[in-house]
Amino acid sequence: MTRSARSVHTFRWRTSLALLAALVAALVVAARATAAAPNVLLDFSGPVPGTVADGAGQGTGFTGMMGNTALLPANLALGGGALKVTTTAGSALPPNPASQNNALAVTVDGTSGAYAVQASIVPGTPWLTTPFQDAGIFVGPNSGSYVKLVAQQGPGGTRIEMYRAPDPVTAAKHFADPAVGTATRIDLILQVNPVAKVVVGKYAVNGGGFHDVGYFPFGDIGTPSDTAGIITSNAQTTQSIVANYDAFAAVSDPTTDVTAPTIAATTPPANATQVTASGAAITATFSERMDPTTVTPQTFFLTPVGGGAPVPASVSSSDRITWTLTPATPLAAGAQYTATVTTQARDREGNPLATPATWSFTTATPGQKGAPGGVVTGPTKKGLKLKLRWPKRVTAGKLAVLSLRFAKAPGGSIVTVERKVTKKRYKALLKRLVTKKVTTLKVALGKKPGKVTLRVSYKDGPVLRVTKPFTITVVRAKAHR
Ligand SMILES: [Ca+2]
Ligand SMILES: [Ca+2]
Repeated sequence: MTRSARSVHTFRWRTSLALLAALVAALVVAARATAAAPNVLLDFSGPVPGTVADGAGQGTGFTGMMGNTALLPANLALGGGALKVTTTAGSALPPNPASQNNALAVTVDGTSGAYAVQASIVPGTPWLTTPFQDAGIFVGPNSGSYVKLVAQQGPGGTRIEMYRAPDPVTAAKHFADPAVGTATRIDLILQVNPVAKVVVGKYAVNGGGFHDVGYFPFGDIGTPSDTAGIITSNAQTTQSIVANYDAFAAVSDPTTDVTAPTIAATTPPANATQVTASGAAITATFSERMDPTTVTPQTFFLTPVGGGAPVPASVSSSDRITWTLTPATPLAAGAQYTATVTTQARDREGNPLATPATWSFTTATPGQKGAPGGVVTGPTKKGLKLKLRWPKRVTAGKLAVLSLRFAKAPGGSIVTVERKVTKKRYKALLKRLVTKKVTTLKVALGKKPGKVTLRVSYKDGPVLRVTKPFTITVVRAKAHR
């Protein structure tokens, strides 16, 4: 997670806490409503009449239980500004492994946009001593369909677990963290995105920065009566767990990313011709960083126009914005291909591409005059050494180079390459380019390592040709320090 995103969440949570006192009066009204807008804020500073009562008859602020669970008032205690939940031996044991006692819930209107379910836990005693005790938050209608984010004792130590009960299949993500076992405070957030039907998990320990846990697609959200709350579970153990919830919130969250990614640019561009068949790299540049598990040869692929299996290829990215499909073998010459990115490709917060993207191009035919090929990268002691191999049929005397452009490649760190190519130097380069079929250039580049792209446009007789960008990797060399 980026530093800026961390600070946003920290700031928002602190802001939420600051608002709690002022909103206590409002929450009484909100908690009583059956389909409240997502603005529930509980700080447990006092009883909330008319809500689920603790062992002393004090309203906790929660308005119900998760679906098919049982209420055990004796295990709830409001006091000291917190709600203490004790889950005793045997809960969630077979023959009813999905049952969760003391999963307290509120109902919120999930039709009005994204909202965040949050809790701040001050662990009690005993705390996370035995697998699989856990405490945290959830969203979802019942124990057959929910997503929870919990501090948990796993088989190998304490961890954060994000768990989805079926909808459509049971799945779990684990984030091992020893600090969870000794924390004095754990903050948990589930960002509920009813647009893409996705739930995103984040957590922080002892007021530190938030960590991304990941996301799950989840269908049972976005209804007029979504269910969210706290869950304190004690599966497969006879040891009790005690969790003190200092605050709970289910509030509208305009910071949740509900914007679907789009594809901003491709190479080759749609309907390109004369694409180099050998060593062709097909790229898709998205509007934002993508989840790397969702941009794969299954979701980004190349197929021959007219039918046929996808071309065997690998898919990779260094910045998670621009993704490159590299065919395992050269493409057929003079053939038309279609590149496709499916709606299984998702951004980092789980929003899928809104519609599938496709674009087609045609490779160069044999014997045609194509783009120059081959770039040998440097650097040498004196700079970068490029070797351009021109097409065989190009006659040096008829070749007119129109431009030679160095630019920063996406994700590259090299700077001001263009400034290094002076007008005088530029003219000299062009002269050399037009007089040799194989041209070696020495270009002084910046001192920083990184990537640059090189694109050459030139006239081959009357035909204007522009090469596709070559990516050149510049490594740090002694002479450059
Ligand atoms: Ca409190
Ligand atoms: Ca997005």
